[in-house]
Amino acid sequence: MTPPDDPALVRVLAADGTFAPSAEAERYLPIIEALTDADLETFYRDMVVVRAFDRQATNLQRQGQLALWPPSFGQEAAQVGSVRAARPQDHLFPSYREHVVATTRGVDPIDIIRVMRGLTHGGWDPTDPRNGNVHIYTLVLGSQTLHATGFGMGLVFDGKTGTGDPERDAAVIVYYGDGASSQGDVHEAMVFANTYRTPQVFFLQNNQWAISVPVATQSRAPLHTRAAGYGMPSTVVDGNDVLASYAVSKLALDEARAGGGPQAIEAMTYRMGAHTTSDDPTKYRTSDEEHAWALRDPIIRMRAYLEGRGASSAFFEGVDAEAAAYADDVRVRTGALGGLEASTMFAHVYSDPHPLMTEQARWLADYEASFEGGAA
Ligand SMILES: Cc1ncc(C[n+]2csc(CCOP(=O)(O)OP(=O)(O)O)c2C)c(N)n1
Ligand SMILES: [Mg+2]
Repeated sequence: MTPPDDPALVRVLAADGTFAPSAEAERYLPIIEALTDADLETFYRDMVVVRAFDRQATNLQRQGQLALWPPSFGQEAAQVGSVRAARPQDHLFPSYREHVVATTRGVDPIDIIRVMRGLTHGGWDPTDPRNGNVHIYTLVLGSQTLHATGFGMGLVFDGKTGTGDPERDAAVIVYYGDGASSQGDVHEAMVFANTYRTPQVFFLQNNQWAISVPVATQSRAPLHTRAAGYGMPSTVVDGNDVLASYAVSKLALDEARAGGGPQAIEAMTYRMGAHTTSDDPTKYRTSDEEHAWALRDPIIRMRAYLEGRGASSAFFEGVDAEAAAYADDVRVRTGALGGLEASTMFAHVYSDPHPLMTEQARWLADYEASFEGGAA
């Protein structure tokens, strides 16, 4: 793995929040300098709000309200920086823990909750403009990279990118993990993306672990070096630095929209929580490692930077209150969701009726009807 202090990373903020751009960050400084105070505050607010949501959802799972929760704890900067770099016309293909990617684009957090409660096979309609071109989660590792490449090919075929109109040209960004990078789908997606020069950013969140397998076991070579084999540039960024993540993503997306073809970004970050609520990381990693990464917490870093710029305590208190209210609202609305309608498991599996599934649905209906008073 590239150690977090490797100077070859694009980094703008040191872990203590001081503005200390690395040599690799030089070319990104104009992008950083163009950010307004309001932009910086938005980045911070996004991270704090999603952390509160994430903690609330983890608690809801512990209380039996959700079947599963994949925490985004620790990865907020990688996600916020990249999603805030996207333009409205861009399409985003998440994996399963990019909660803030979905919500900042307009997806209702309760739709993510519904997925993790087992109430729906989809979650939201990516064609509904309210959902900001965010495509649905997938737990099938790497499959979203193929979806993104296919979508990017469509943009090329339809002339919806690379025309020179920054307001209309679209790009796609796809999120995947270090573990998923071992999946054949990712390889195929990269081959096709480069062949068709899709306007695409492959955004790898290297959070150091694929469940219990460390990244050093997963790959002999640093993951970003693979991009060269497909013929695309790659950039390694400090994924716990929201400014660096934003700048690197913005340039890559801008170049992709302008017809520059696909690019890879590897964001070095850390999954501070469990893989999911089904996992216990104390079984396979040390508290020393967790502590070392806690010192690089992306929210603490950005807060220190904003404090250094003179942000008021009223601002931070306001953000905390907003985050708490957001999480409370999710809790209340989760309580109102009700239980699973078992028949929904058959929805959205095949586009046309399937005889085996029709039979299974009939069996289920008969089974439920066999209980006194109807459904079990
Ligand atoms: C095709 C496929 N193989 C295996 C799994 C089981 N699985 C779920 S998550 C995971 C690890 C993923 O690690 P990574 O890609 O690094 O993402 P992270 O969970 O760390 O965000 C595995 C092996 C799966 N969901 N899909
Ligand atoms: Mg991982």
